[in-house]
Amino acid sequence: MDNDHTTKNHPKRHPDYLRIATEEAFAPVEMLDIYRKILAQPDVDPGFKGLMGFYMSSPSARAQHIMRCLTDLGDIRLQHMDEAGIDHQVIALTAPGVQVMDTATAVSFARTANDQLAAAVRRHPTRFTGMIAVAPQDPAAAAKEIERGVNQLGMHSVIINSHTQGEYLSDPKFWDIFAAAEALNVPIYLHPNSLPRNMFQPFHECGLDGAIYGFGVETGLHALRIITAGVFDRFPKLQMIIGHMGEALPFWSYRLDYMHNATVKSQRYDSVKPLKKKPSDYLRENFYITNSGVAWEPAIKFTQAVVGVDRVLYAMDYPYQYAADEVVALDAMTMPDEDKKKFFQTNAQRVFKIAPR
Ligand code: 1DF
Ligand code: MN
Repeated sequence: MDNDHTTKNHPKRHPDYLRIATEEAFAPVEMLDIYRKILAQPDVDPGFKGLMGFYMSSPSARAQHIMRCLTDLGDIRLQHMDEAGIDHQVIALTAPGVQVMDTATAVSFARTANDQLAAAVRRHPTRFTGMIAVAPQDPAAAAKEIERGVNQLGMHSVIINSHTQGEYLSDPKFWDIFAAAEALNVPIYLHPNSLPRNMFQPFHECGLDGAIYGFGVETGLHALRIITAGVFDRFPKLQMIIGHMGEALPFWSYRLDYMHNATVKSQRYDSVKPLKKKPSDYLRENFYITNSGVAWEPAIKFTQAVVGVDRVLYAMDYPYQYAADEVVALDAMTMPDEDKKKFFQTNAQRVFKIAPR
């Protein structure tokens, strides 16, 4: 695993499509300094300690490799992209981004990170596209940063790493963020975070809290909370992006629709209110899904069948899952040429407003 990147498979640029990877991560060294201070505090969040505490201190080859790649927005990253046949990366501040910081630090560091990323995109405009990091801790400031990101930095998508210190965007106090994203016509990528305090223990005691399973459970829950809270009835044009094959929500669709309807009708919970549409309708109309972490043809085709070929996008999840072999496997999928080009290239160009070249 540690040496996935040393595979002898070095995919060449593909003649028929660009490969645009859409859930790729970076970390400014200044953010790691802030993380180090947080990690030194008493009663530090166990999920954060288990995730970034691990990567920032482990001598393992995987952790060392990931830290080196995360902090690079130049030659190392470009070389790895060339070696894996990736033409273009859509890059976001790595999880948990600023969401683990105190509010003032988070608001100010989101700006710093966005300025750094925008500068890297200016240096390599044909290779990099950036997402706007925001601090949900201050929804009004987050809305302003989305506006600055779009109008001054030329970025056209937002990254939010799931819950913010245990709070979910289904709470209307966060909805200024949705209003801004909808008004400026930019999608929000709802990326995983480590598990919040009150979910951590039963996952961690068996080693399943991370990307293997816990991330997907918690981020899927978050997306579902946003749907069932009526966010898309209030903001019908809002678009979100979820990775990891939709955090399994496409597979759950039938049961979600049936049981949501049954729950509304029985008036079992005050919190489960009628929606204008079925939960799966919002998945099809308000979400894009990337295959980050899931280089698996049956899951990709199933998701295309559920949400449509215009809504499923390629992602590698560099550097956490840097594997050139997966690019080879995805190239080889049995899929109509035009659908494969949508998957690798044109959906991403449209969703992230990447200029064709
Ligand atoms: C991991 C995976 C870490 C993903 C990530 O960010 C991340 C991991 C801190 O394997 O620990 O983005 N991922 O999206 O699968
Ligand atoms: Mn990721």
